[in-house]
Amino acid sequence: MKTQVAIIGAGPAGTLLSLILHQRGVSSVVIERQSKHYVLDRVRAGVLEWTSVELLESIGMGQRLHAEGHRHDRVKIGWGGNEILDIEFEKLAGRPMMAYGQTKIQEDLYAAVDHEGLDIVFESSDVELHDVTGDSPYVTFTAGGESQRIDCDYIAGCDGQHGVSRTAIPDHVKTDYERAYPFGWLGILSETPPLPHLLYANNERGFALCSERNPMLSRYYVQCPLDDTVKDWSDDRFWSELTARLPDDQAAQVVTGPSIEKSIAPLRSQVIEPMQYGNLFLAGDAAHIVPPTGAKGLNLAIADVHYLSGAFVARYGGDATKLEAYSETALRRVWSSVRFSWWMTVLLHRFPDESPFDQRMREEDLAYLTRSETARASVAQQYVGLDY
Ligand code: RFL
Ligand code: PHB
Repeated sequence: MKTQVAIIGAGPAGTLLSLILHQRGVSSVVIERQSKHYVLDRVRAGVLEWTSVELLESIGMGQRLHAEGHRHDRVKIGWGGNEILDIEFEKLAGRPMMAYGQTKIQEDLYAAVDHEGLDIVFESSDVELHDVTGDSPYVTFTAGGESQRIDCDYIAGCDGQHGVSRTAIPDHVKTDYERAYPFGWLGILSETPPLPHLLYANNERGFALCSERNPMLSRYYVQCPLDDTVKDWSDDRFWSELTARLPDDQAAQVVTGPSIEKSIAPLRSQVIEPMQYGNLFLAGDAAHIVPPTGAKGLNLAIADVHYLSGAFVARYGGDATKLEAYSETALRRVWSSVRFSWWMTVLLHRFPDESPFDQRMREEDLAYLTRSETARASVAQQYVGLDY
């Protein structure tokens, strides 16, 4: 096979990149390790920045998003027992955010890919990148029991945090910034009505988050030790722990029911610099990981694709300057979101080895946010996302 851009990974980043490139006259082939069913079954992000909503609208994916997504004009943060801090997005940042599950985005992307007749090779194994810094890059892999090869001009590494693309950048070329947090998130889905707003909570028992997928599907998380497994968490234990961590009047509104999904994810911040090596360009989780506390991971993947697709299109129009500047351009937004996610994580979790001093600092931050509209406006602006 021959194409202009070989894309590794058909998660949100790779699929979106392929679609935008196609719409703007650049050919690509996407190679995905898993089956379509497997990718669609992963329960992940739920919150879109308004910038992400606008990008999806601009490529014709706005209809279901607006019909089934929920605009939220605020988030709430419970702390200090029964205090509730209200961050008003519309009032303080001039735009809302959108609750719309990653699962639905992925469904919409695959529907658009099918409609346009684009190539995604699912269940591809042994993916290898070749001649990344030379004139004739290519990718080899096995699919349908046969060895395959794609010759291309460029390779887009969109294969997430466990992919092969980032390993193609030699250690002496890249810097790997990393912070692992000493806890994970236990998440559940339940077919019960969610709270009317997103609610984060800092409690002496640990962090909690109430979110939603639709009017009859709730998504909840609690901070848990890294060595816990889902077997340690019966539904009863989950609900009693969740409600114990929320302000009383919020806990009273939680409708419990059987969980239909339960999983644990560790929390980590990581940035690989640069996001380019020769003809290889990284985008999304392949280049950076953020803890989910700031709801930034998927939004950053979408932002990278915005910059990278624009750079490829310009390059095929005869101007390579944006492509040369891609890493630098994308990293500005990446570091801003990495900082915000780290700050939200430190603000809202309890660390196993922290001192009472650390908690007083956290409470002072929360008290300042309660007192100062300027401080809340800064959080609102970062949460709903800055313009590209
Ligand atoms: P993905 O989604 O991981 O997709 C990468 C794809 O590459 C494939 N792959 C390979 N393919 C071929 N060959 C190989 N060798 C391959 N290795 C891997 C994989 O199978 C996969 O299909 O990365 P992408 O596209 O960069 O998208 C990133 C987002 O998925 C991620 O950042 C978000 O889900 C993070 N996230 C959140 N982000 C938000 O913006 N808002 C949120 O509210 C939010 N909540 C969350 C989250 C992530 C969570 N977890 C489980 C980590 C909540 C949670 C709990
Ligand atoms: C979610 O709905 O899954 C979600 C919402 C907000 C976050 C993280 C995850 O910060």
